Amino acid sequence: MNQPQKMGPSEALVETLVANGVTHVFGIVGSAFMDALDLFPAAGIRFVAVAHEQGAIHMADGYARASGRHGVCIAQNGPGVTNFVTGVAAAFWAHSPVVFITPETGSMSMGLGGFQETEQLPIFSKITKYQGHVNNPKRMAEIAARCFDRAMLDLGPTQLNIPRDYFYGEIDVTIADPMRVRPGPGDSAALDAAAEILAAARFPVILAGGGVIMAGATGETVALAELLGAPVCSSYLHNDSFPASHALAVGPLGYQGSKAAMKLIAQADVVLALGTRLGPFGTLPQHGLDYWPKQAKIIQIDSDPRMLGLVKAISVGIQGDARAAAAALIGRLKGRQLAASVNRAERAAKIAAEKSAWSSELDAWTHERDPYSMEVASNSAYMHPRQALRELEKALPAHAMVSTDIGNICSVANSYLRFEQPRSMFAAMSFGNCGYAFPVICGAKLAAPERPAFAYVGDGAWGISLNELLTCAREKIGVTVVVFNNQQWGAEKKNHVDFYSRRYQGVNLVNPSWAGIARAFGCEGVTVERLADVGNALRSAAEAQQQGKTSVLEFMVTQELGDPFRRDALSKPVRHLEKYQSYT
Ligand SMILES: Cc1ncc(C[n+]2csc(CCOP(=O)(O)OP(=O)(O)O)c2C)c(N)n1
Ligand SMILES: [Mg+2]
Repeated sequence: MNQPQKMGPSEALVETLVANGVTHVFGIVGSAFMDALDLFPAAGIRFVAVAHEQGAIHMADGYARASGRHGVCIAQNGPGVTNFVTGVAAAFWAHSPVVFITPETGSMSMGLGGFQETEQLPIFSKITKYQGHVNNPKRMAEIAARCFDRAMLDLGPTQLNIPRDYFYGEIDVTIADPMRVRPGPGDSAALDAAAEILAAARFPVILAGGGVIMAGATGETVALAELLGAPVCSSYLHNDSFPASHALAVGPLGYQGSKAAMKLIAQADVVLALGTRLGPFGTLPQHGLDYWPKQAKIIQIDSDPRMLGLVKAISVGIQGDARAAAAALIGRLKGRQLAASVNRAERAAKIAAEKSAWSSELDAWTHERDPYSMEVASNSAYMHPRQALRELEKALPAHAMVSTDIGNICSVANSYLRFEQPRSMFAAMSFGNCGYAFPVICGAKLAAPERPAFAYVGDGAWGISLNELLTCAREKIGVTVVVFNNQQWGAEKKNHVDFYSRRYQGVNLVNPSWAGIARAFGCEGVTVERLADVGNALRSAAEAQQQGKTSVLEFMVTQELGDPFRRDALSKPVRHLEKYQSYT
């Protein structure tokens, strides 16, 4: 037990950061927290000064996702804090242990409508796992520590709200050691039941989710898959949940995912959903395949019991850590007679055949073939997005980290992203905000400077996020951004094409030279127009990262568009009023 010491609340806060291993805090300077900020250098904490607070919280998210440690950010009360909102929601749905520190109006003027005042707790109440409010300066260390503990315990953002006058004073403080509670493997009766079901399975399929990544369960998942001879699908946007080169890896489910994964899971009699909440968007029909095996027995393992059976009907639910649970299942199944042993060779052949069919299909799928795409691409000298994505896939260095934004081309990329190690893919998850990928990869790079780091971003989303090039140049963060310049908010334009008779509104973009803009920011900027140049451009940009140089590779691509995002949620328009009759 640490001994109480006399210190100021700012010191108590900073010492709590130190106790939690914090070395980076993202933010924009503000008077509200200057007293604590002043101590950062002496505490070994680097303040990463960003261009916009949304960038700070996304960077903290990327930092957390790449490292498995806390991502931390701080902002000025009022406008600095409200700039966090979108990033907090994104981190919430990415399950990132982010602690965002929100100094608030001083306690003696709250409610008087002074400068930069807004109630800062209600705004975040639905997108946080915990909100700690320092209601007395003496509780600074206690409440700060709880924010750090809860962010890890519940894997999501926590808010530390501090009236700005509470940074000052003299208090007796005990700095708490971090409390890390690992969920165990889960209820042993449920694990027994799951083992029985798996032992009797003739076509078991594993669906490996984000929980496998967060729990460090890759090794156990591989061992379990090999024991059962089960193909392993990755859950939507978690292509790094299983090593792609493994014979049993069949790729991601969901939007623009792998047909091999879909066709194989469709045949499952048992699905082991390991570390996944089975989010509704991630298992929607795709490529015309309604693949979810409705008759199969589903075993779901998630560290959050509220996720069990929430979206899909399940046979067994286990509240547990993916790694410990997988190990417990291996213990129960090893040496047992398994129904899956009988047809192992036959299933292995099926898996290999589906994978090779999907790979050949992707090779041949060089461009989109719908009438709109054929039309816009026919007169274009630019690259087909799919071919550009294939070239990028080939050129990505080993151990690369890739973040992807929300957009048509970034989504199509889901078919072309393969990883060997976890904590490699940082897609904008269920919150789906354009502008996520670039700041996130900056944070990831600071967490793992030795790993090459790439962001895939559409030109529309680039307009939202490019201001963080300032941060890259100022803070010498070396990442590579591939901007897909198709001169349109393509994903939304696709809806105009499919549902609104091509009545375009707000979807066509007039762009400056993104490469030129990057150079003006003090970064590298390269325009890439030919497939033959993709590999070299990527390799030079990856090299420049080692000198802390960020490069923007502006990919000139055709306007063709892949399948729409929200086929599930749009309908053909029906108009009732006379004046709108032609709007169908
Ligand atoms: C912050 C935010 N605003 C709007 C949207 C709606 N939206 C989804 S995809 C998309 C278009 C993305 O365009 P771009 O980044 O150019 O990529 P492309 O689809 O052209 O590949 C938009 C506007 C969103 N997801 N997030
Ligand atoms: Mg675009």
